[in-house]
Amino acid sequence: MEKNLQTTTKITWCPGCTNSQILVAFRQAVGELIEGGKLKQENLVAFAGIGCHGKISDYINVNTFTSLHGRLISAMTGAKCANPKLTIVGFSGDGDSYDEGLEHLVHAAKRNSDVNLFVHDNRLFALTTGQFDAVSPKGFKGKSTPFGSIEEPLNPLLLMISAGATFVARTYAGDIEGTKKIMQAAIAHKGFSYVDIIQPCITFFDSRDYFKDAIYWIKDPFPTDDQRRAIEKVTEKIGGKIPLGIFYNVQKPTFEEELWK
Ligand SMILES: Cc1ncc(C[n+]2csc(CCOP(=O)(O)OP(=O)(O)O)c2C)c(N)n1
Repeated sequence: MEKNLQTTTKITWCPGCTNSQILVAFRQAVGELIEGGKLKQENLVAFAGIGCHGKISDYINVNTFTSLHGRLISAMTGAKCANPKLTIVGFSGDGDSYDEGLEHLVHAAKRNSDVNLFVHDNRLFALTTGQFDAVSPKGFKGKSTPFGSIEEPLNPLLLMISAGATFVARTYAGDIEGTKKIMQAAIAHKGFSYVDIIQPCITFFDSRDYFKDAIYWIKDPFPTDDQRRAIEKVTEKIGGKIPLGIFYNVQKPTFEEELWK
């Protein structure tokens, strides 16, 4: 099945790019769901934004749609409104969703639209060769901030929980098995599923060594449906550690259910 989901398009990411790990995790995740009869390949539509991450839509053998920069979420929610039978997944970049597309992200979460968003979070604009963006750490030196960024980064998980997303998770591209499982749980969830995937850019901001030591998987009592508890966890600052897992998962009516009533 995983092979069926491959295409013949030449992969043009940098050799060793961590986007490839997300690609493998996704093929495995949906391959298993299709084999298990939980998903129909013809009902799956993958959307992509503009950036290195967006190339992923050329490498998966499902229906795909490539949007304008920052506009994939409006295309995703439009498709879901028109045909609620579809399973919609979107691959976005941190620039694509947290900068250019921020308003769409917030409103899709607020509406609890039944779509799945996977953000390849490398903490910069990669395709345009390494400019700072909304989630770059303070002090980040790049093409547009040669003396270091003077801004604090946004916490997108905190933003998503407060905006109304009903499934909020974070994973690490290098953990393919963990990412696969989170993707499957996101797809199974009815409502707006948001997953931040830490995806170090090996060319412009190689932070693999830092993340390897900093990440850890959260355990019980997560996921929680308690918004306060989820917020506490995603804002936790303990010894520089970065929690991974499903923080928040709650059932609420979706936008499309309400619309089609
Ligand atoms: C409206 C618009 N603004 C700016 C650009 C130029 N642009 C293309 S890709 C990109 C950055 C993409 O960064 P990100 O979304 O983080 O994706 P990555 O390349 O890191 O995967 C920018 C600014 C564009 N194509 N369209």
